[in-house]
Amino acid sequence: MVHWTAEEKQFITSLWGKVNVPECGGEALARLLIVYPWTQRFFSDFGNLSSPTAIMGNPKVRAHGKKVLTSFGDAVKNLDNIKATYAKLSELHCNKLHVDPENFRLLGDILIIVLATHFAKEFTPACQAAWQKLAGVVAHALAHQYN
Ligand code: HEG
Repeated sequence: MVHWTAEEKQFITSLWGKVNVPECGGEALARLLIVYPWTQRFFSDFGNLSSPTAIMGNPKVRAHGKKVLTSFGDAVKNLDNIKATYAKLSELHCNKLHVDPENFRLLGDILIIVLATHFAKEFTPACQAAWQKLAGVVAHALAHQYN
């Protein structure tokens, strides 16, 4: 099981309490689709993804990004039980959607960039490290059905 220090938990929960989930979630998913265009294949029914501007302004991307980051919040609330928290989602992403687990890591890295941009002052190296660890644990848990 993953061990979290009290300091790591503090960095994660205190920043999370200030995150605007719809805004940051939408931004993170939009940036994933822009920076790694092959990820667009999973969202072929989302309408116009033809340019960065179109992706950034696409309401379906925003809505799905909100859904994804809301779900990320379940990890924040269940830090000591992340694998079980994502058991069903892992099943969905691996066995039904066939999302390459590398994409979970890419989204995690982008989320960290988004958070660092929105919370520049608080995003100290120790805070970054705690969030990097969380992103890794989430990616691992989501990929669990592949392992
Ligand atoms: Mg996934 C659906 C969470 C990464 C592609 N994703 C969902 C749903 C949640 C979720 C909560 C809705 C499940 C449901 O309807 O029951 N996704 C989630 C998390 C993360 C993640 C927490 C990583 C942190 N997803 C992810 C990535 C891709 C992807 C990287 C593809 C590049 N997700 C995906 C697709 C769907 C979901 C295609 C179905 C979308 C739909 O048709 O509504």
